[in-house]
Amino acid sequence: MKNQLGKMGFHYLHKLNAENIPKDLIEKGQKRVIEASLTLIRERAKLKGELLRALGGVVASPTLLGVPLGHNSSFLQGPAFAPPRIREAIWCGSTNSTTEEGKQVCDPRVLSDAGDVPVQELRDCGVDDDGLMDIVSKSVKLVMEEVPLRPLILGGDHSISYPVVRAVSEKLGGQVDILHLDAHPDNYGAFEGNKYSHASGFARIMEGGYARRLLQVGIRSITKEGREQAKRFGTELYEMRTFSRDRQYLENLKLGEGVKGVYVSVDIDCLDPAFAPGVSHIEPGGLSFRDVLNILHNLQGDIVAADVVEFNPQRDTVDGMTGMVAAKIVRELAAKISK
Ligand SMILES: [Mn+2]
Repeated sequence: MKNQLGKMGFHYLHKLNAENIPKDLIEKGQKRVIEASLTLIRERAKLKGELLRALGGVVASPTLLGVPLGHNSSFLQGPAFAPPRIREAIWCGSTNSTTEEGKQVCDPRVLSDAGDVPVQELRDCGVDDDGLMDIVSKSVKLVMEEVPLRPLILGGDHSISYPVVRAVSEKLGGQVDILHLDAHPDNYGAFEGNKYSHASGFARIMEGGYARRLLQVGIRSITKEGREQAKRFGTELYEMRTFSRDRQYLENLKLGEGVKGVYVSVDIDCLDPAFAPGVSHIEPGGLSFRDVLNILHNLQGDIVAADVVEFNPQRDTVDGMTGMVAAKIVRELAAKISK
């Protein structure tokens, strides 16, 4: 029980509730904190949007939005600490700012930053998961409001993809195709009773009708329920055991035509742990870093938003290898999105 309360982040508020403090007093205060949180994201996105519009000629420009949320993980919660570590690695002096295909991430047209959704601060004020997910969606919409910005989300555990995709689809007014790289299908009805579990996000997305196609690539840990759910949702499963056969197709994907575009979701555990040990669920037999880049570089389609999730700095090597891996995926995705 003690552990459960800690997990919910309500220890402080539960104490206050026990003191018979009126509920509306707490709710009013939460509302103010939520407004303040959204205001900072709105204003930062607005400033970045204004600068890009002033430059002129920019059609699509990814901007980082961190969602440091880790408590919907079924195992470890370290992904809550990932966004600052990924940013640090993006700008690490050990490498230059040129992406493989020749764009510069130091060019604000290629990459800008709208900051983090203050997840831990909101939880400290007792905002529950319904509220948090709603705030994540609103934050994504605030970024999209500022054309030509496109959200490039830094997780966080994988539960955040649901409110992000929901926001993207609602804002664009239609479905997207989703390219989802992961060791796991994350499509459980509810995992351990949590509908917002990081193992259930794609069930929520498909139930919500936000995606036309869902391609899941890198899958190598899937239960009977996972297969049944994939069938129910019409998911296109590309499992590692047949990757050598599927490679040609996956490295030449064309997605998003006839819908609002493509959403890319990269769970760092899609990679073999030899390339990315800093994840909560180490699952051998995964993609190589080059496999992932080939799939992303060669993807034909208009990427409207993307996320990179499940990097767990608490399990990384001392030299931050997985942080660099996550950062390079972010950089290459940014280059891919920008135009
Ligand atoms: Mn995974």
